[in-house]
Amino acid sequence: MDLAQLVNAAGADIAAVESPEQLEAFRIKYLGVKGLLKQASDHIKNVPADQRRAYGQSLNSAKQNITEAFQQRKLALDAQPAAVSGVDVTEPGQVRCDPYRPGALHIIQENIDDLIELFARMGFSVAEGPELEDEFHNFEALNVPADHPARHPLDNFYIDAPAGDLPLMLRSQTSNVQIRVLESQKPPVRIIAPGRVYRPDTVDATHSFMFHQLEGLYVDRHVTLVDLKTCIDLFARSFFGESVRTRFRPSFFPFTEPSAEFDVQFTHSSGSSRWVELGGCGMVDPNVLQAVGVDPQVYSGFAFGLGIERIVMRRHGIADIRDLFQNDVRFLRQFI
Ligand code: FA5
Repeated sequence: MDLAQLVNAAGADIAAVESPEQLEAFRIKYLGVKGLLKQASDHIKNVPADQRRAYGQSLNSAKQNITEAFQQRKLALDAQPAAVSGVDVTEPGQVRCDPYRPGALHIIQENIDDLIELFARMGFSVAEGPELEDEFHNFEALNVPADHPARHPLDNFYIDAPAGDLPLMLRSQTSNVQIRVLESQKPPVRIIAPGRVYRPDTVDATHSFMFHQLEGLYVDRHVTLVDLKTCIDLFARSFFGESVRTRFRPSFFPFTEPSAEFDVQFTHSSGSSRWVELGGCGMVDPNVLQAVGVDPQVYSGFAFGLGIERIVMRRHGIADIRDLFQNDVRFLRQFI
């Protein structure tokens, strides 16, 4: 057996070794119990006696040479970071995730901001009232008597209050802010109050148990129904576009007289049109002004309340109110 050739072949093989598996195959091939060096060692008995000494020396140096090459390669491989379950951790990094997405306001809040800006142009400032409210501000002062069906426990979220205190509830309308503002501020008053309200309504495509309303209140000398209609009309055209029309239908609310519901007419590109109810409104009932110490002989006012989800759904073509609250970012991202 040509030992020089064996050493050369081992040199070429070890240079090609790149993994622990290949190194083990090398070890078995050259250094294993049935490996090539063992075969070369067994061959010594066939070597003529006068050459055995030289052959033995060559064999020893071949063994040493191949063993050293094996050990060096092993050290080098051990020093490399291991590949974890098929992942080459030495590979340069790559950006594989979504590009950075900054946070954004919820579509309801975006529309509230639009409404605040729109009504600010008509001179309205923003007022707030509590969501946990007492019956006086949610009903009593708004001229809703104790036996009125709107106060039924099944139609409201009442909260246990300490004995002797006025019953507490999650407000069912933002009209409580009318009272809160008129208690602390003398006319002229011109405010809007966006906020959450709560009703145990059965949830469907257009009803939720929590939704948002936008209350409007304007109290001053000589405020008339014409001011109310102008305000609602201006709002509808600025919010939905110049082409929409509004209409008022007589209605009833205990805190306004006369009262109306207002609808907006949307015309589809096909030419068909549809009236959609957006909210309630009316002239502030003199009883309400009296309850907060404002003289109805001197002052008059109008108020309105609209459902924010309903107008957002109209504006953006959303068919189901529940989509607004499920927080599915794939839905919400459409409006960023
Ligand atoms: C009121 O709540 C009155 N406070 C409005 C008002 C204010 C009248 C000032 C006069 C003067 P109403 O119950 O109709 O009215 O509710 C007003 C709007 O809230 C409705 O037109 C509708 O758009 C919305 N709304 C009512 N119930 C729900 C619900 N369960 N889910 C979503 N929106 C609702």
